[in-house]
Amino acid sequence: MQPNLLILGGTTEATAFANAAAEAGLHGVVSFAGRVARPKRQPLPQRIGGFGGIAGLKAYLQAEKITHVIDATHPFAAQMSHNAVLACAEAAVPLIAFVRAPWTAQTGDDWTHVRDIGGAVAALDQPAVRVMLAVGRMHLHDFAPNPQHFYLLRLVDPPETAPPFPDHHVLFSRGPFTAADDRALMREHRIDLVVSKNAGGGGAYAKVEAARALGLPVIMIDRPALPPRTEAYRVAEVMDWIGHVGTERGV
Ligand code: 3Y8
Ligand code: NAP
Repeated sequence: MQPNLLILGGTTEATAFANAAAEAGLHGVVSFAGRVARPKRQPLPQRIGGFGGIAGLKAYLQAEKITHVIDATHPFAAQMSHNAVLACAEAAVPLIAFVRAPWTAQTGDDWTHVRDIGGAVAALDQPAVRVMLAVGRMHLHDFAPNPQHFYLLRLVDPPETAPPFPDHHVLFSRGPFTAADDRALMREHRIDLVVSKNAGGGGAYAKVEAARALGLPVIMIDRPALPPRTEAYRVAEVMDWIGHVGTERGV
């Protein structure tokens, strides 16, 4: 049976895999949550919006006769990844996560690891400094308890409500970013400290490289725990898996 893929997208890796799948003539769909106004164009058909929890995703898999699920979502999209593991098990549809390794501190890096967004907020409980807060729009309001700082905010779309900080500057810019641009940005805004999710991959790494070059400290937010699942780090691995799993199931 011809594979029919569901690619859970929203990352550079998802786009790369979708391009490879399209070139290989595979059928499938790329799925977005609908978090931003205009998600990047994909070389395969795309769908936008939640599935309706685990049950909704299971029903989607069955209705669309999905043969393989590739979870290429961001490492912080923990709810989606959790739902994918459970829905694929219930629907007996093979699942692989196309992941990227977390960043590790290099020589010259000055990182403070925190467990989650709350840990980053607690780490900002200090006298006023100038912070580059590049963790997106969804968690801005978590940082309200520390209005003493200046915040440089980088968002994809305008926030629904004004950021909860009297002193801030908003940039609208979607990555991938470059270290040179981020260095210039941090100098221009006289940034003292950077807050970053440990996203991994190349698209968000620019600010970490720029902080190292400028000798700035980084509050690095570690990833949420994810359930065990088959994982791949390269497009070719995912392609092999699709071939192998298909044969194994005699499809
Ligand atoms: C909607 C779909 C591609 C994918 C590109 C990657 C790289 C650029 C860097 C900074 C960090 C941040 C944010 C970021 C990056 C890539 C990748 C990545 C970080 C798009 C996209 C969607 C989203 C959702 C958005 C979140 C936000 C997070 C901005 C597309 C552009 C901060 C994560 O306004 C909102 O509600 C935005 C929400 C989830 C995190 C947050 O909490 O706000 N991504 N980002 C996906 C969907 O609807 O399903 O248009 O491409 C994708 C990309 N964002 O194909 O090139 O692969 O990581 N995305 C973080 O890492 O901290 C920016 O500014 O330095
Ligand atoms: P999340 O918290 O793990 O998911 C919350 C709910 O959003 C899910 O239960 C699901 O709704 C829906 N959803 C999430 N990803 C989806 C997808 N690809 N297709 C369809 N529905 C999806 O997810 P998130 O952190 O908000 O991330 C949302 C999207 O942004 C993902 O595509 C992710 O790859 C991308 N992204 C996120 C980050 C980040 O920092 N979180 C960074 C870059 C890109 P239902 O339960 O109704 O199915």
